[in-house]
Amino acid sequence: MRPGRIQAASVALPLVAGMTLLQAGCGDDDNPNAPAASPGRVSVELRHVVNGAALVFDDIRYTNAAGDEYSVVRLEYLLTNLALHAADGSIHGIRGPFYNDARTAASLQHVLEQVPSASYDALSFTFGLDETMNISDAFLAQPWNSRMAWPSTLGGGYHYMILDGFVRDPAGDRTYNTHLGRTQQEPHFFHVVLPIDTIAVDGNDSSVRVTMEISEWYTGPHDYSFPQNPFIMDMPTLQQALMQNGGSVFSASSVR
Ligand SMILES: [Cu+2]
Repeated sequence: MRPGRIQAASVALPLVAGMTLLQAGCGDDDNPNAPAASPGRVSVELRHVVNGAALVFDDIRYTNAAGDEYSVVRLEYLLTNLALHAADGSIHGIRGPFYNDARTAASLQHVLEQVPSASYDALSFTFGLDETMNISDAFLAQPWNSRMAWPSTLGGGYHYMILDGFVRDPAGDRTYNTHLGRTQQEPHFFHVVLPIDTIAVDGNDSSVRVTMEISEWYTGPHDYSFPQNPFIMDMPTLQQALMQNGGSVFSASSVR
């Protein structure tokens, strides 16, 4: 499992949905008895770890790179532009958004239907929403629309992530709110490309597990100390630090 590469937020994701040539009814194949390749299903499952161990909520049991002891009480986030990359260069992409709530297992599995037959060796996604999608109430019909809303006074659109918990403090445990999004005009989404062991899609079901290493939000390259003021939604410097740290948060593997 290698950490994801980070790419500039301005790089547009080429989405070439379903561009596989399936030779439907073309006849005159060299081998007319060869079965036609057929699409399959790929399930993308999210899981969350801290220092390699499955996330346990509501307990100040973790220590970040800056030495802060912390807990996690809430973790919700949006992924978009989920794409499978085939060795032949073709890409199967779905824009989403894909909402994830780490407390709700059912929200963490995204089944991609009708994935064109190919051998896929990488998965990519945008963490958060790109600017074409990050518009207030663009997803009004989604149950998370208001939960994830980013205040219009701060630039509108949606939170990319809400990661909340408590920090140990001799004066009394205090809250932190690692909320990532757009500060006014400045977006902080990023694109992640994750290599996977090749999955061969041909009428079958496959799964890919994507792991979020929560401790990586707080280091590499920036050791992040939870600020005294938990409210960071209007702080571009902290938003940029989290965006850059995000490049090493994710890894992926094929499930066999
Ligand atoms: Cu917020």
